[in-house]
Amino acid sequence: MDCRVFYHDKCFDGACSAALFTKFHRECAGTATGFEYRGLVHRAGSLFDESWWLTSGENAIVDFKYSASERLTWWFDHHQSAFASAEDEAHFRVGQVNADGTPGPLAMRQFFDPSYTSCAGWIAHIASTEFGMSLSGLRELLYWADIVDGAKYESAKAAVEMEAAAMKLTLVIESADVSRQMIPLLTAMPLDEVLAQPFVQQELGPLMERHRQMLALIGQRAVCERGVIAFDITDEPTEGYNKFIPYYLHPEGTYNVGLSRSSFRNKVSVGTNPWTTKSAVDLANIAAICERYGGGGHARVGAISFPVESEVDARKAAAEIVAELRAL
Ligand SMILES: [Mn+2]
Repeated sequence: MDCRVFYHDKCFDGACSAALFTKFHRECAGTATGFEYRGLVHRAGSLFDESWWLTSGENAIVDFKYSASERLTWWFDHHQSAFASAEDEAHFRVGQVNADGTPGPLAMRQFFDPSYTSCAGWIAHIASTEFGMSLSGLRELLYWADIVDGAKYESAKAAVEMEAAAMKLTLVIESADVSRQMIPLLTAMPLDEVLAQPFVQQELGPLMERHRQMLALIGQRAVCERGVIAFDITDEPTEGYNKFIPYYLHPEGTYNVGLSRSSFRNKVSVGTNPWTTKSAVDLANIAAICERYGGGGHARVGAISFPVESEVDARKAAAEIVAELRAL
């Protein structure tokens, strides 16, 4: 029987999580003959469709929100906003602990810890400590999943100029439809070799060129006032841009609020400068701000999606968030 793996699409950690989960499932569960991958993206409205689940076999979600469907077998996540509703969270807890305090029926199938920097790191932790899986050969992958998902780059220059293989892979994963093809390779070879694959190289050239254009466009639009960098590029639809560009251009900014538009949504991206000298206690909780507008994310980075036709609402939300952060 097959295992269908739903993972956070357009995300380096999402792809690494799907790869690690597959290795974990092969070595520690062994109940699947094949694996299928389905990328999920955050969007306005319902996230899951009942028809997506495999009706015979197993279903897994990694690095993405919980689903209260009875079809969900495995779940690993580390997002602060992992539950779309209080009902979903209650449903998860029922599977974790029985009324008498003993481990629930899904305690060894569904795992959640928002303190983990990457979901890949969380899967590796559970696989190695609870199931005895060896992490040998996975160090590079786990190191970069933490760097990329935790935005722990040494500098804005490293993040924007992208010398490391993992940085270029992140660019390709976030922009092109390659993760499904890349997932089986991520646990099988060094990242340099994944990058050298013709299907990856084919995407990389044009993306690097577009990256340079986005750098120029955001450079023209971004304004930094009272520690908040704000820009609106909705008139130049894009499927994404390097989120460190604002801090590369304005190192003095503490937060950035970007308004962009893609083929399927308007997006308000809210971030905290990873190289800020401010102490953590003085920083705003970005996930909490985004949740108020129906979005979510992590303490330092979050986003809100609006339907394509709701540009006015997206612009209003962005302006309010800019004002709120500038008033801090
Ligand atoms: Mn993640």
